[in-house]
Amino acid sequence: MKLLGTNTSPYVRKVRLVLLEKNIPHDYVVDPPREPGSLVARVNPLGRIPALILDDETCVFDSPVIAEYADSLNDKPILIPRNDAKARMRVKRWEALADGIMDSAAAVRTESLRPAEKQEAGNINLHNNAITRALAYAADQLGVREWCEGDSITLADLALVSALAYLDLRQTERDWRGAHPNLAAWFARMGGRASVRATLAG
Ligand SMILES: N[C@@H](CCC(=O)N[C@@H](CS)C(=O)NCC(=O)O)C(=O)O
Repeated sequence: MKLLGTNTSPYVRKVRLVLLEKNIPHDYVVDPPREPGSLVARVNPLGRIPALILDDETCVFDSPVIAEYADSLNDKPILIPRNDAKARMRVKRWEALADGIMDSAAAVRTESLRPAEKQEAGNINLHNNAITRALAYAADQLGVREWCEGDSITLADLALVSALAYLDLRQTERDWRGAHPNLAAWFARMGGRASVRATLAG
């Protein structure tokens, strides 16, 4: 299978982490969707990354669908609980929280790239406030635990790492580590994993 993406996309990072953690063989192809010649719009009608092209040419999108599909391919490890409905919901809720941080950070960035006189301060504030609340919620839910959910790594951890790494990339002024030392310590620990190191290296 082949994963189309870019190194800056947090949604791509999340699914790369899933594929790496589960040791699923794949080719990772950097394909910015807006570049001439990009394959993305030809395989994903939404024209977005990540897009996972299976060996039979089926295209899987978007990142929660890719993550769930990849998780179903093997049990080592199981990243989305299969039999415990509440635990499964909590993992998917973590993913939604992390994806929401990514969505809001991407919206702030899009707004900030517009000419200054056309930027909507209200829109920027709305999204920045959502990120601030989501980080507080994440810090509160995590507490001093090692993993976001249960006693082993899940998709929740991989999604949260991706969201926080994206804030480091796009919102350098935001001191989320100072505001939430427990998230900072957890993120530093996650940064020691081979999968995380590999995606942060490019
Ligand atoms: N909900 C989607 C969001 C994917 C998304 O918005 N990807 C961005 C890159 S971060 C994209 O491909 N945008 C289209 C573009 O840049 O033209 C997912 O989870 O996969």
